[in-house]
Amino acid sequence: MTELAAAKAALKTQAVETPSWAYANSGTRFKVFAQQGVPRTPQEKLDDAAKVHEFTGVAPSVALHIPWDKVDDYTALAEHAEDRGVRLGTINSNTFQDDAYRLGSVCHPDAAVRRKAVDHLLECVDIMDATGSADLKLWFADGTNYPGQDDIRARQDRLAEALAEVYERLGEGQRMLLEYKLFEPAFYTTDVPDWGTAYAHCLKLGPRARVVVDTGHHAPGTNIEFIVATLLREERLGGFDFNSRFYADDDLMVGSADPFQLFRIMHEVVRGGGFTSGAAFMLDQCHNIEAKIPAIIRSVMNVQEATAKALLVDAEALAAAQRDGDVLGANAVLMDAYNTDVRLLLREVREEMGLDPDPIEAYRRSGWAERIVAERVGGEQAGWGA
Ligand code: PSV
Ligand code: MN
Ligand code: MN
Repeated sequence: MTELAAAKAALKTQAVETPSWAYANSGTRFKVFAQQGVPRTPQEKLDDAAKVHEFTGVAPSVALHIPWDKVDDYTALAEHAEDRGVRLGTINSNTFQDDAYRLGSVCHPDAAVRRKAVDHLLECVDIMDATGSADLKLWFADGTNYPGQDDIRARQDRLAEALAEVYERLGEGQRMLLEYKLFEPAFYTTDVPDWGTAYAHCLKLGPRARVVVDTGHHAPGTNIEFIVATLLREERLGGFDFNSRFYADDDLMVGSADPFQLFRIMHEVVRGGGFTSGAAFMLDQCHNIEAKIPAIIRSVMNVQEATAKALLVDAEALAAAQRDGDVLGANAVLMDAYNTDVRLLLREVREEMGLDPDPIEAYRRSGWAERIVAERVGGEQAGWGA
């Protein structure tokens, strides 16, 4: 197989998971600009996600957030997804929107609050059993605002205890993905602030505990691809929450602010085993001012473009230049791949998959946007958090 054919074959097997909450209304703490036609139910979020998959061919699963996507019958919800050609993916827990969690959830000083939080996480595993989801994604808003507010070490002990109980409950083939975030909503300490803390907990828990890299959760200037390379080497990269940032946890469209960073990350993914490394490719985004479905289609395409470029890196030439200490030559090999226009290649890939080569235009022509505006009247439109 030629290198181009191999790249095409790999691109056809890529899977990018989209988040249910990205289809809902969202905003900043200043204003939520409600959009017409936004889903009113988890089922309607799945209907929209199915459109993203229909036109891109590489977004076959949808992440749920509990309780935002709470339903009485998860088996029926999984069937609804299947009927539309997608499936339910990662289950995201929520231990940050209840009054009880003012001082944290699994790290809270009060054992009763910790119990409530752990019970929610266990409920999420029950839901995974019903939906057939393989991954439980945990992000904790836990932390402190003031020095001395709570004991840093005791909070780590409480976290370890909670994680261990949930890890024990996992069924065969299920994994725990632990997400870190530098700061916010707590500003002095965050209980899982970085990959090192997440990794240390995962190591103690066992091989099915892995770290999630949310690209928006780092200090400016952090070399995220180094973290990716390290976690892949240690076989502890659970996956990505892709999004893009200018300042902090902006949750903008992946690849929009810094496509070169996304390429460098995907280069390390390819280098570290690619799509067979066990890393899940998920989006964690919100679309506050732009139309949501086309923004998600665009995001999936951005991931594809970065992946295509990473797959085109001439690995042999790069290794040779590195061996020879050819600094400029090695850099040039990488930049050659990055500077390749892969849009034609991706059009061909889509045509070979029986898709329209231009997913955004195909979506526009489909009339789905007009249809949901006309049909989704009445009821409460879902929002980030509902
Ligand atoms: C909050 O920062 C956050 O964006 C985390 O990244 C989670 O993955 C997401 O919310 C959903 O809980
Ligand atoms: Mn995230
Ligand atoms: Mn985030």
